[in-house]
Amino acid sequence: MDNDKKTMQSEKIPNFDFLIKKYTALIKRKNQKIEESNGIYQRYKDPIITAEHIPLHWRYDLNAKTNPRGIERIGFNSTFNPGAIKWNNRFLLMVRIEGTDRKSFFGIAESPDGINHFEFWDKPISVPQLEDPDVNVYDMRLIEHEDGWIYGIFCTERKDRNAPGEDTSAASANAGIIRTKDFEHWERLPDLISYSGQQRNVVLHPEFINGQYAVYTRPQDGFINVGNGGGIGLGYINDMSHPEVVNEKIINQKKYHTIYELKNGLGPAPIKTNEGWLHLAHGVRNTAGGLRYTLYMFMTDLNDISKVIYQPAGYLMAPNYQETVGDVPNVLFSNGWIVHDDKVYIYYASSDTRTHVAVSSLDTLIDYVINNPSDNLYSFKSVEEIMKLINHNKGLY
Ligand code: M1P
Repeated sequence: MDNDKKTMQSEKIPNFDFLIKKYTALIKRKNQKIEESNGIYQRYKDPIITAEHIPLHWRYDLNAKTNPRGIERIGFNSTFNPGAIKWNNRFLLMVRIEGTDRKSFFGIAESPDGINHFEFWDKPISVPQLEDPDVNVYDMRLIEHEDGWIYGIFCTERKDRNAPGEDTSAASANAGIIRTKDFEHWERLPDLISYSGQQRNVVLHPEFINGQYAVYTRPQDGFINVGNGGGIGLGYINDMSHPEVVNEKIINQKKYHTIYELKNGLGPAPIKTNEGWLHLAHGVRNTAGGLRYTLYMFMTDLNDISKVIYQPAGYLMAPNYQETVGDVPNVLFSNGWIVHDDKVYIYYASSDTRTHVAVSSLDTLIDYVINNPSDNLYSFKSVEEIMKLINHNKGLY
């Protein structure tokens, strides 16, 4: 026994003790609420998942014989844009993990309470491939559909085969679809079939609508520019084994001089409430310093999911100072949230680099969406809204 222990110890890579101590401290760390809140949500001090959360056995050859210098063999760059689900009483995030080779893939991180101690499962997800393999995959939405499957809808990116040969960066995006019942076995379905150019930010509605699957889309002409693709679309699929979207129409437009002037896209699947379906989305505007991504909300009608009934003005969340820094600065993006005990855990990523959580409640988000003023599209109308509030408050303090 002692001999075994000795052999094991002598076979450790040189930096092992330091690495394991650092990793363990990170996983054990308890997050702190940030004092300040706007009454809508509560941010937390530390990101909940970073590249440092990648398990050591994904990064290092831990055998001193084959790695005597303790070299990191596989490098990781970022952990962001997770899909989220409460499954068997467990908080699971399907994280977009990007390696130093720029390839993204998925790994599940689990936490006992949705805020602290997120730790990756033993292995990343091996996404089954189609005849035409994915070159890159990212931003998976997890949807527990009433058909009994849990769907993972993600962006699959391939080289744009219509681009001239010398163009090595032109890409084409579409939605890939996998489904599972146990998070171990994944079935790959054909990629989305749609007729409006490229697709990203595709999300499945959790319930059947008139016996059909309803799917939120974001049609766009190019890989980065949406062109004529005017906003968040809604279409229908009859059979998920032939996922052809029919009757796709835009339900939430991009608009001049708003935070979604350039483009927008749905985040996670909507949450059903007594008042309507709560939606979280991202809006993008251009600035002299590049694109700015912020998060906004809207609500759709319970009886007609194509009808937006409330949409507060502007953004719900924008990057704070620390969050503006990263690989793609000035970006907040969210494609996962979890409802638990009336609380809503909003998982969002900052600047395409790391993942955070903000906590709200269903009642608060409903109040925010219904009662905060909508965007009246003109400065003088914004002033009128402020005047209304000032007059309402007269004599109250
Ligand atoms: O870099 C910001 C985001 O850009 C894309 O989102 P969209 O298609 O809405 O522009 C995605 O690549 C997303 O992953 C990324 O966070």
